[in-house]
Amino acid sequence: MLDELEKIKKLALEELQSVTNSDEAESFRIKYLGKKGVLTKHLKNLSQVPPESRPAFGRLGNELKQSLNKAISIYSKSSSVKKNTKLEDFTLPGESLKPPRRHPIRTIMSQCLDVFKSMGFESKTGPDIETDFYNFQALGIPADHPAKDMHDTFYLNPKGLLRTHTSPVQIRTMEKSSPPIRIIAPGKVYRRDSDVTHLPMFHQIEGLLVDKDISFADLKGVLEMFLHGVFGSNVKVRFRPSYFPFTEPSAEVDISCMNCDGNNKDCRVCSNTGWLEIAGAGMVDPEVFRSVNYDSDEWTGFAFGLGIERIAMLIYGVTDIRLFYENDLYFLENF
Ligand code: FA5
Repeated sequence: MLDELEKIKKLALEELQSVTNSDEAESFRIKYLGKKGVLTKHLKNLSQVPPESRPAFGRLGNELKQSLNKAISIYSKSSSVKKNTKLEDFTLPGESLKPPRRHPIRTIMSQCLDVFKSMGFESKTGPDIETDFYNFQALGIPADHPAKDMHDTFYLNPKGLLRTHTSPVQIRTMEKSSPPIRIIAPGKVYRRDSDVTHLPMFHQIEGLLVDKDISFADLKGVLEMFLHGVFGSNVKVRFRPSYFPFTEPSAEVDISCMNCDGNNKDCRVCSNTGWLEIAGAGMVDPEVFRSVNYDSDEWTGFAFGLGIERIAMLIYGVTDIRLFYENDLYFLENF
């Protein structure tokens, strides 16, 4: 009887090795531990075991029952093992944790800030939830102004909105300090926008410099120096005339597409133009100075707003800007 029990033990443990999912574990349980199971039936034969072997028979039988039940319960009850999933070998060492990484946008953001800091710009911040006054009116965009349409705004209530750009920080800074001013304001901005080059939440760096005798040449010089610092001296920069209600004259700043160098007719990054817009910029409109009580005869200045995800697209050769925020670890592990 005892020998027979040893054989059952050997067979059961061998069979347990090939159990790979909870269904198989249940069949195994019925076969060995069910009412008519091999082990259950065999243990009922205790009365036929010679008295001197009964303690050993009982002990071995119970131990086997317990260990089979334990193995089955791990397979079928553990919340981490789903029905029909492959069973793990719990005796193997655990997988080592991957070290944390910086998000690529954070890396590019801090590289950009370092370049501006080396040029003497001081960093300022402003709130993500803004009022209509700071986001629009103080920047020369009154209610019903057509320029508001360019900013597909997320309104929170009639008074509050998610800022559509970092330009409100210009006003908040000038209200609190007197010129000369040389600041950058990094932060998140929000727009109802989504395609390969547009996100509903993205980062900008606002720049504002106010001093005496500042000209458009200073603006060009600072932005070119910044872009060469970030992309290297081979990158081509171009300024296209544009319109912003708070700068005059205004420009949009493009850099040459590093994804295709202007040679790929199917390039998704630059839509075959060879250029990608990365910033809006211009000379601060005297009306803006008047609204913060700066003497526009004495002071002149320039401002710009850079799109950080667009810069990251070019640096990393990412052809769809939305990939940065899909939380796909296979994508993020590349950086
Ligand atoms: C502005 O937001 C102005 N506030 C910039 C400015 C500041 C002009 C100071 C003059 C003086 P614009 O809407 O063009 O401008 O956005 C600036 C940059 O943000 C764009 O050049 C682009 O690089 C980036 N950008 C704009 N919309 C998106 C979006 N939906 N997703 C990702 N990046 C965007």
